Amino acid sequence: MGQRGSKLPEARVLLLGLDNAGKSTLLYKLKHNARVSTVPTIGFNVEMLEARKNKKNIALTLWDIGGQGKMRQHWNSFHQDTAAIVFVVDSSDRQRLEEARRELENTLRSDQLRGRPLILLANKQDVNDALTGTEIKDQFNLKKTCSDRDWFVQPCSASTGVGVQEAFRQVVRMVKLTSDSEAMKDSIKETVHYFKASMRH
Ligand code: G3D
Ligand code: MG
Repeated sequence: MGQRGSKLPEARVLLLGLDNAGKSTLLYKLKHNARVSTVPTIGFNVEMLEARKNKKNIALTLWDIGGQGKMRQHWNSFHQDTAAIVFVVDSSDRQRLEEARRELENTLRSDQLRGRPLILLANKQDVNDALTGTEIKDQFNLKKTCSDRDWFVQPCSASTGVGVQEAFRQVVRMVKLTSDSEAMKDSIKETVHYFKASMRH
């Protein structure tokens, strides 16, 4: 774990969704605030972003693991220690909405992801006639499928950047810090130490 204080508490965020949903675009928009041309993700992209949560600095690692068929078998190994799930939907692609819904339901069935918060990004809001966040929420029946976890729907456009910062802030708000168990142990130790010291006086 390294020396205390030498490492920020880390929150692993999974960026999921069908291929072409806009995951890589979103990741690079967040990281570089820039538009880059993306290529279909083979393997994975990962970026680290610092943020503040509960008056502490934390490091968010965003994992964009390929949405394509052959990568899916590897998803499970990424699920451990996940602090939040970000599921990106192409709101302009009505034809694949049902496929996206099924994919999300499959993902949420994973044991390792039980109770982890979900932030659903209704992406590509800049496209004419895109479904709204509310429409996607209803079509995905999120109230029911997410009754056992925190969830939030954020409309956004990864290309224009609208809604992207809001999405990021929401993720920071909702992440569960798994490595906080270390900090927690430390704080328990400190409390016990303080208690013993004060007993001596
Ligand atoms: P993925 O990583 O989820 O597979 P990408 O998706 O980030 O590679 O994006 C797939 C395509 O959707 C890209 O188009 C990208 O520019 C586009 N895209 C991503 N987000 C948005 C958005 O918010 N609005 C619009 N209009 N397009 C978006 P190309 O044509 O470059 O392959
Ligand atoms: Mg990609």
